[in-house]
Amino acid sequence: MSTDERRDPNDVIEEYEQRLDDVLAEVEPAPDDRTADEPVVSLDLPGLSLNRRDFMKAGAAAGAMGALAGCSNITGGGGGDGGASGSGPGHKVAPGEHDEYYGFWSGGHSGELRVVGIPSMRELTRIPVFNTDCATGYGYTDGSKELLEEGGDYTWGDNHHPNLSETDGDYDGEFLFVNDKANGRIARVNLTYFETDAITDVPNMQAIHGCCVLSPDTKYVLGNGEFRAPLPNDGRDVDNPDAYTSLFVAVDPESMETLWQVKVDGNLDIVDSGKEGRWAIASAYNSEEATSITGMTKNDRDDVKAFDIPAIEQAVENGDYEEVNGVPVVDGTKESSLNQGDRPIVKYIPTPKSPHCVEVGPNGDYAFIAGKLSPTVTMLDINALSEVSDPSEAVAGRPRVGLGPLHTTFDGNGHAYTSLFIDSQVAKWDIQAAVEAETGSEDPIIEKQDVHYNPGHIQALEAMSTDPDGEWLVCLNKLSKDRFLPVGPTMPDNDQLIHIGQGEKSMELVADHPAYPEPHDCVFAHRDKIDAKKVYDPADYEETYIEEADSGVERTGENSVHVKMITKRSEFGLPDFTVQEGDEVTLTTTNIESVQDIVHGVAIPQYDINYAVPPQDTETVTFTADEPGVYWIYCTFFCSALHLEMRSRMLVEPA
Ligand code: K7E
Ligand code: CUA
Repeated sequence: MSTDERRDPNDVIEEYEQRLDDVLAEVEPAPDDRTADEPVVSLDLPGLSLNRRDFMKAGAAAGAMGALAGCSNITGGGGGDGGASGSGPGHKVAPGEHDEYYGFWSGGHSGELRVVGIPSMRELTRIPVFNTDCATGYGYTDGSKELLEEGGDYTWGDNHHPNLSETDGDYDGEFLFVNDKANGRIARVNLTYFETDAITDVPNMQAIHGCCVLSPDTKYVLGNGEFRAPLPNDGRDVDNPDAYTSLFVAVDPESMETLWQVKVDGNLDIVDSGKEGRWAIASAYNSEEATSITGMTKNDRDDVKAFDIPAIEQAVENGDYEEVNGVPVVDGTKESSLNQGDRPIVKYIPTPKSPHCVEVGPNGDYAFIAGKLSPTVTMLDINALSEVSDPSEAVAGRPRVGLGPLHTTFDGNGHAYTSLFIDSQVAKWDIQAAVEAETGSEDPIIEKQDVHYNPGHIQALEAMSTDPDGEWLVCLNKLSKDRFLPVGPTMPDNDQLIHIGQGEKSMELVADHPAYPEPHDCVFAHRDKIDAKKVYDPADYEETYIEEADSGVERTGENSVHVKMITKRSEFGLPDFTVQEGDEVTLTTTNIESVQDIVHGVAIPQYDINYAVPPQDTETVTFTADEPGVYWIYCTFFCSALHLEMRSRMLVEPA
């Protein structure tokens, strides 16, 4: 395209909005797009004055969020000072003091997790999961390479939803599970070592978006397939989107094996579990089963799915499934015979409009489903679900919270907090008042707090447990725009710390925290619930521990050697070692230090090797010494006053 053909970007956006406006104008308020044999549900929304402009704004934001993003709501937040940290209640943690909570942040398409102290918002560490990491050698050492290869052999992932393992509905501090939206995977992070210890590449699924553990005791890790695809995806039906399907999956938290899947109509988005181990509630969009944005936003409602876990288990046990790529796939589509009796395995609940999040409140009474393209949050009465024959009767409330509701969190004092993507606000509202109010009422709203800008997830302390701690919440804003020093066209996200205290009108913005792309969600655990080890226990890993006396070179074959060496302050177990050109070198290193935080690094620059060996850990790398010469090995972690001198040499003799 030549320069003079290039169009003004504003014209492009305007044309796009106009197109969406036209599409949305066609949406009839009545349930017109159900087929005759589907239950017709009246979507009577008294008091819900939803005009076309709301729809248009929401629709445009769904596709072109940047264009509209929160420009109208940049008046200073209640109590915030407009930018700098620390104007509100003390969130600063004095030098040398510890935070009270761990925050675990998903890193989005960076593939990593980040650990942040709350309330200081200080970043404590990063945990590579689906990415490789040259600071630690994750993805470079033999063990971590194997983990990534067996976990699908991709070089990146897109983690959205971190979940802490639970016992009796409370965080037990053992594991964190996180999805990979990009490649349909679920990973497990060991929270005693803060390291990834398992990755499952789930068969039959192209994207796993929603992810949660089955409360109260982490019986399963549950995942939602967002992208519909042929099943199996082996070349059949490529041009027949009607035959595509979306899957819900259960993974065993111990073996990390895929146990079963359920196929459904429409596509799935976010999932959360009830607190009693029976229901998992999944939001959904694209009931149209379209493949373009215009088609996906046509319907007035989409079907939220309530998965009846014991009923699904029963179907699997009865052999009512088709096995696809080794996984039992149960049919949970509307037409399925398993959905016709008095105990359907999946209940379909029509909900306005392309609803995004599902979060189950702390006592397990309600699932809160944010409307995204509808300005409402739908409250689903989970206990009623098993009793009503028409699941739409289980809707207990539907307050109008504002434009672009995406996610909801809880303080344990009867309040819900919903992020409003389009309004760039957080709405605090009263849960009981919303049950009592009419559908579409704004009466339950207690206050709104401006955030900067366009929030996605929002999390309060321990909000996903049965006993939230309240006090603080973090709002994860997609855009920071003018909040930080400009760093070129791409600005950081902005995770904002909000004090929510105990009172009614109590929200106060106290800190901005820039974040590298792109956190989606986070979860917080009190520090007493996490028991991090200070050094490795060799019994916890498979590598053979190298004693100081074991350092040496052992020829294992005509063209292979095993080099063993320890590390300690401030030397490697071998000042030098010799191999032959063409040798396959297996280098095993144990850090014999027993003091926390004394880590040594092993870098062999020309051989593209660098990895960390934490105290009492053992790591191996394997490579071919194909270039003769002298190669300095140096320690990459500053470990002592003589760190610079901590060196060794690899001598590669010409063949
Ligand atoms: Cu809303 Cu992937 Cu949870 Cu992003 S998701 S915001
Ligand atoms: Cu060991 Cu620096």
